[in-house]
Amino acid sequence: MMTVWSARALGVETLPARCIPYHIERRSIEAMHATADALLAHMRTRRSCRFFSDEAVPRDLIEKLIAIAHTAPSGANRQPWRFVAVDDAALKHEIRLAAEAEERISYQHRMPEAWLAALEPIGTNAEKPYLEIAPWLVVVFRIDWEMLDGKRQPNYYPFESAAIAAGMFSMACHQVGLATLTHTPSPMKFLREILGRPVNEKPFLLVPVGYPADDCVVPDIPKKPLDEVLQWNKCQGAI
Ligand code: IYR
Repeated sequence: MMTVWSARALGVETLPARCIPYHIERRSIEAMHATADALLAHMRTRRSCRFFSDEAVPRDLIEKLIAIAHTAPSGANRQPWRFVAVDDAALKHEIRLAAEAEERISYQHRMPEAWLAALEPIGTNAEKPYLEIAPWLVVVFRIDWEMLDGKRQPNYYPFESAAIAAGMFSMACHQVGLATLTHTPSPMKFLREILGRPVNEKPFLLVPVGYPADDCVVPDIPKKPLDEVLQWNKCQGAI
């Protein structure tokens, strides 16, 4: 027996003051499987790219991909994110120099041995040429508080919200055939300074976007099997 829940049956008083109807077009289970299978196969080809072509990507395409990211859910619908799309060569150069300066300190002094060892299979180092080569750098800022009605108001779950939006952005890029890297030079304060953003915007993720270079390679590293990351209901084994 299928229960059809009705918002009204659950109590009119629980509904927010202003509501609009919400429907998703009903599809067959077969159609849903077909979509999921195709999406899974395609997403399994997504990789973090560190060798970009300098081929241009149209600005209006980047705008649409950011519009897609901006459909993300957020705490209290505060949309605590700012996307800064950079294709200006001088700015990209400045960002590269600042990122490399931080990364050099990180690789030489800040990252413990265990972290460096974990990165060994990925083969990263402090050199970040892709920050200039990729046609676009999309910098995601997270907004922890805002001035609303003249008062400093916190946003809610800004980290989670910005992370969901950033994830949707990288998925959207892959869907249309563009490569990304979710890059986190640390610390990233320089991005706020270089890009002239206000103090309440915290750099969250730096995402180069473009086509992979013709001779692009990626590390040969697998994903864990699904049963290591998915548990149904309660774990039966000892913890
Ligand atoms: N931010 C550095 C180091 C780095 C850290 C992690 I965790 C990675 O998955 C990859 C790199 C860098 O970009 O090189």
